[in-house]
Amino acid sequence: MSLNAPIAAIIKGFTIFGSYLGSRPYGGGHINDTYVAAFSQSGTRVRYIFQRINENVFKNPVALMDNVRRVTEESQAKLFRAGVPDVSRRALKVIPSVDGRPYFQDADGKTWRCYLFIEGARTYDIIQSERQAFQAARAFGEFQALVAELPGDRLHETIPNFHNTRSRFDRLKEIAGTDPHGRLKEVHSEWAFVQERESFVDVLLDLQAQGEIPERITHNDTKLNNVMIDDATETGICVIDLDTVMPGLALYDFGDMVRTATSPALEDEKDLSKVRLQMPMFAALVRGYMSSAGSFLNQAEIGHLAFSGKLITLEIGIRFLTDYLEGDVYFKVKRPGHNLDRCRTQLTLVKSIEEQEEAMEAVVRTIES
Ligand code: ADP
Ligand code: GN1
Ligand code: MG
Repeated sequence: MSLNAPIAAIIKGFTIFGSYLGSRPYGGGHINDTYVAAFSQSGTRVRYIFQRINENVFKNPVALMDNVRRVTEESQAKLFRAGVPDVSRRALKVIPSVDGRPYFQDADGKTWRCYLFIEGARTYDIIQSERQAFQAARAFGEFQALVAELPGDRLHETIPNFHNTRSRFDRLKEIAGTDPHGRLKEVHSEWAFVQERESFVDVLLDLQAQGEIPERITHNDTKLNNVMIDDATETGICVIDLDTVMPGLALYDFGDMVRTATSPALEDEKDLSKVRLQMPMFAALVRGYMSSAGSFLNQAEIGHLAFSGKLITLEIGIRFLTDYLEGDVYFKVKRPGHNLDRCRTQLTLVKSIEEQEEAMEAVVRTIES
């Protein structure tokens, strides 16, 4: 590990009582800057995750960390009361700053947080097995159950309208209208594909407005790589990346699992022939999610599990296309056209879901009964 990574300057802000050994950038998230740092404590090497919160995306990091503190404390307390062993690997543990806050602001006013590093587990960018799909979905459902009765005020909306697919669609339409970087000419077929599907962007919003599906506390970013899978037991042990935990719909969470845990290809795969929904993975997700969330989901939610995968995949496709047209201002990119590549995988997956939607619905009915 390098001794010179940028976090060397901010570790003094946190209540870590050990000698700093080194740190390095970590993980492949699209939003925050993540580092792992090692310390020697009582003769043992202990690691921590440090993250600089992206304030272009999260306008109120203090409110965000208030959500994270409440949600992690609630999860820990519930797991502890249930007699679960090693709670520190089952829910993120926020390390307080030296002045007792769940974050630290550096000399430039940037907000940092620190978590205990969960050892002996990892995240996956591509689904490896049905067992993993089951475990990831079970863990996200368990997370929703753990925070369902969170006491106190409604959580802060860290990004308003985050999963409002209608406003995501309207924003794309607006940016396609102004075309600030002259890129629309490259994406006519993608934009046409999205427009042909405008009719379903309102489906969940309408069901919510009619009172058919309830607001719940949801994670809202249930990518496969936001759940840690234990190396030894291959169980989903800890849900991470809690920046968007806020009021939402359970189906947004299930939909993002379908988006990220059914295709055997990376989100930015250029060879679109590799992108497809694999039915056994979908079935494993439904089984896993129903095993932990089935007791509180209502019939309208269960009836839209298959649909939610199509909706959220389209929504994220819309967001990547919007960012491409806007000049790559939101998601981190590593190459020209990166957001367009990501958009294309999403739209290809939407097509694959559409081709199998009836079979997906049949799978849900079989598992439910
Ligand atoms: P982003 O919002 O940028 O996606 P994440 O919070 O998901 O950031 O973290 C990025 C990666 O860092 C994760 O995919 C995971 O591999 C790793 N990570 C995050 N928190 C921890 C933790 N507490 N212990 C171990 N690894 C972690
Ligand atoms: C971002 O932070 P990360 O990489 O887990 C994004 C999600 C997208 C995802 C697409 C706050 O998630 O909404 O679905 O990229 N997070 C935010 O991979 O916008
Ligand atoms: Mg992440």
